[in-house]
Amino acid sequence: MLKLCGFAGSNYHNKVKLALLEKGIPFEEQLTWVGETDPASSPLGKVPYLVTEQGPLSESTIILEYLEQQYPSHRLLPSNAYEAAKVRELVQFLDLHLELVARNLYPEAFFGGKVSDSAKEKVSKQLEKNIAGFAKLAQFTPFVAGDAFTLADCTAITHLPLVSAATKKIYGRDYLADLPVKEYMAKVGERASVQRVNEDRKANGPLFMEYIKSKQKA
Ligand SMILES: N[C@@H](CCC(=O)N[C@@H](CS)C(=O)NCC(=O)O)C(=O)O
Repeated sequence: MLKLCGFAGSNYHNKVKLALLEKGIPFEEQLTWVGETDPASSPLGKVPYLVTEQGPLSESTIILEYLEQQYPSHRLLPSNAYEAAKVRELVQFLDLHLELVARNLYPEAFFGGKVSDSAKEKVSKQLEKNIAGFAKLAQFTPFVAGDAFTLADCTAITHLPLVSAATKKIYGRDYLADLPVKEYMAKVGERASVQRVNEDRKANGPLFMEYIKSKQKA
């Protein structure tokens, strides 16, 4: 059986988990904290990674593509090449231009650290520009790439709330407020897959704190 290694508080882990749940692929999860990864499976020590019968695979988007090809029965990519590329465009946009930029704020927004004023200013400018770009691509009708749930939703569902929360905390304003993200999250929140991911994420919080404390003692 496929083994998804990572932890339920990780947005990239949940991006893959949503695809597995939506596609109805049997899998088990192996709780793996950053810093406890298998170097042969995840060369940069990141989560998630997937252990398949043929070997391990890292990088969430590549894992999604693998799942799509290996388990084609419940499609999360349109069969039309252009429409599929538009979904992939959103996945990459969300990862590279929204999440990875907002990630610079997480140390202060979520982990009690400090981000310099100059870094905050730089990130603010990048996010303003990139979110305006995202607004041109995203459909929200009701799904992010149109009328079907796709790989872009697996990505948006896990990243957008973090971008909102981080910008609210650091700048006092949700940079996604002009987009219908709240309505979107409410709509996708009706899905069993999203409910499972949210429940598991909440349950993972105390475990994460315990893990951090045990590391501080060691
Ligand atoms: N590009 C990677 C990003 C994964 C990622 O950054 N995961 C975070 C947890 S949410 C992580 O492992 N961070 C530790 C690190 O970057 O060293 C992917 O798509 O899988």
